[in-house]
Amino acid sequence: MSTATARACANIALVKYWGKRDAARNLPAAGSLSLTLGALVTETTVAFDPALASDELNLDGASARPADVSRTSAFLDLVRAEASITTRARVTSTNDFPTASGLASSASGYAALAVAATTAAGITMSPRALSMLARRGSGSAARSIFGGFVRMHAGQAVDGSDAFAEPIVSRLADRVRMVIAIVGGGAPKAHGSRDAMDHTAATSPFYRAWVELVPHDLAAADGALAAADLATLGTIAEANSLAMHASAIAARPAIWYWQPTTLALLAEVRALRQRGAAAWATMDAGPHVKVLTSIDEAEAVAAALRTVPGTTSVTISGPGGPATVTT
Ligand code: 2P0
Repeated sequence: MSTATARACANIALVKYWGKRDAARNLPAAGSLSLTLGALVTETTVAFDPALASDELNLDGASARPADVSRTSAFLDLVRAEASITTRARVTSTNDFPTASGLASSASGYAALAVAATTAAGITMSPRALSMLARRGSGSAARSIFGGFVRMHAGQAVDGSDAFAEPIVSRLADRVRMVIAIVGGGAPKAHGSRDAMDHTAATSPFYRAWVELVPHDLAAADGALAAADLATLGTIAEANSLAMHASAIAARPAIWYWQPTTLALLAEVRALRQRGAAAWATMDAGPHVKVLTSIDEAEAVAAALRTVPGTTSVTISGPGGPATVTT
């Protein structure tokens, strides 16, 4: 039996991924930009065992649903093909934060799985190749292979080139914090991201405009990172998140993830800014609000968010490191 354990941090996109150009290879329609978060960690152990007749998945201490087992098994098939093995595996994965509620558990989950499974299968891959492998499990997982600020490159539709992630060095990494306000107790989300982004692409009159916007936001965000300009980065991040949600809300029928507390938190972030604070909101496929801020202001921002009725909990996270093998 061959076993390995890996840890990976979740990431929150500042310029979002929402739509694919190729479902079979899980290629995104556009690039994205994220911050890996040290406070949201998945630990995954993969044990290839010749005694197993099929793959097994234990998620947060319980046997996983058949759909999650199949998706994990399809991912392990990619690793088995690479390693020229057929052995089935026992996968045990735990998140130290709510699973599948819009807190990027599929990002940290597939990044940790990619690192643990390749290590257990005895194959060595470069970080870039690992990001392309993790992407096949979940698009956002490619970004969780790396720490700090991470850029996902879409690849070229014309030549079919592959999409991969790479880290971006910025002095801002030493100065930023993400304040995570959990809404609704971290309950599982109503619409899985994968189906929701496909539905948006198929039916939203604003989807095309969204895809055309992303390269402009990425270029502006790259400039802000190079200049270590938090205000510009935050302004782009909040606007980009709202544009992603606008495209999803305009889908028919609509996809919307917000709850009344989500809007109350957005109003609080705007009020904080009007009082001169560095605070910009971003939302994903769930009701939670994540606020980009500075290391100096994170405690005050967190205190303000805790006063918003309906907020379940508030956590401050600094940038996290890359996905790593632990044993
Ligand atoms: C992101 N999200 O950039 C965006 C923002 C959710 C909202 O990437 O189909 O679970 O597995 O590639 O990675 C969530 O989508 O989708 C996501 P698949 P994934 O973080």
